Amino acid sequence: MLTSKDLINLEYKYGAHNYHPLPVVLEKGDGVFLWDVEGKKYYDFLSAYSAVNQGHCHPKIISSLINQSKKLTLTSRAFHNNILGQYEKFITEFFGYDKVLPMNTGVEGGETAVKLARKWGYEVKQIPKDAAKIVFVEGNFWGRTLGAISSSTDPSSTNGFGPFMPGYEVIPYNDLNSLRTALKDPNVAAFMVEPIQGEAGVVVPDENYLRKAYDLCKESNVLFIADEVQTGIGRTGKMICCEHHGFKPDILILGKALSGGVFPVSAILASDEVMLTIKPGEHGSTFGGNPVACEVAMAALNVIRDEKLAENAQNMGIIFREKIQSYIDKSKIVEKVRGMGLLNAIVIKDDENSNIAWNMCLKMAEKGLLAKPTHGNIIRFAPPLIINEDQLNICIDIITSTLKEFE
Ligand code: IF1
Repeated sequence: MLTSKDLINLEYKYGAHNYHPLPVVLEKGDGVFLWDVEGKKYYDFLSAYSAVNQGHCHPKIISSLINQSKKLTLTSRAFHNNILGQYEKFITEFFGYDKVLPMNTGVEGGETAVKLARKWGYEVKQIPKDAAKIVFVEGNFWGRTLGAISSSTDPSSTNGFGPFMPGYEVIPYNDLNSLRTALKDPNVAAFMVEPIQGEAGVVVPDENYLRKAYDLCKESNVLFIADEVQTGIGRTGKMICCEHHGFKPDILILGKALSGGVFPVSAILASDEVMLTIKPGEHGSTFGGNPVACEVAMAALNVIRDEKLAENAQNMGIIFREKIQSYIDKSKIVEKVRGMGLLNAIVIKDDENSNIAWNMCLKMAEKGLLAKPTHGNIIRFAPPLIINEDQLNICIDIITSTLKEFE
């Protein structure tokens, strides 16, 4: 029987070294729990970066995967299939849009949104050819393609990968004046933003930022693109995070938990005016809209709705932040807790290069809770949205007892 150590060594010897995982080798997942190859049980407080909002291996999602996989997995879009149209009707009605363009990964969602915005810019807004601009914000993260990293301000995403995509402008996050200035340019087609910046460390903007940004975009005939790959599907306490702010983005990008973490599924939702600027043969992908993805996504969305997981995220999130805050009030090393719903993080008072957060995560893993730092001194806490209050309190005890050891 291969041990964790054996398996880590295999990855090191035969796999690219493009990650630095915690030294935990997982073999089984069920709901909020994960087990490693030695049989140790953990609470999952990362949820595969918010891809398993419904909990690991949710039976309804797994059975949709199995049942469809036995019938038909892939036709390509060279032909129709009997599931795609039903899915498109389901998801456009679920989120209130005219049309959906089905893709696979979150970054393909972002790339598709950028292409749609440019196309709309030329065909509807009449921006001169090849002059369309997309505005992004500092600290954004929407994936690893050249199109995505071209908007990144994080050297670990950009170093050594230039040259970059033209037609991008990057402004400060949570800064309406810089957006006002950027939108003065008549060639701006869209503004793309995460309602909460996940990878940057669960950075929550001012209460009025997103709604005001949306209004500024509407005043300037600019599309508002919400990257809800991480914040969507119930994670922040609403079905999509923009719902907290009372508006519907012009282009909505979903991924990750759209499949409950069992299959790569992403979706780009928009109006006919935007979506129909892309004509047959101008965009797509081999697996986009495959029948397995469609069945899994419908099951995954039904689970969120039927089990009221957004509401649970809202309620559990309030408990989590209140209890962590009461710890912080007495702490010398924890600066703050921030987040919405069950997308939260703590910021450790710490200089960037010490690895106190990493060591805290190693200690929490020993105590049966898995979390991972981002940007050195920030620890994200994002359990599956099915977590109940008893489980949450057990996990809060693990977190605070670990923090105490580092005070
Ligand atoms: C990795 C980070 C999180 C995303 C948002 C689009 C995408 C992501 C808001 C692209 C993906 C993933 C990528 C994954 C780890 C994870 C991550 F740490 F890398 F940044 F969540 F914060 N928009 N985020 O968060 O979706 O193409 O990956 O399906 O690269 O290790 P994708």
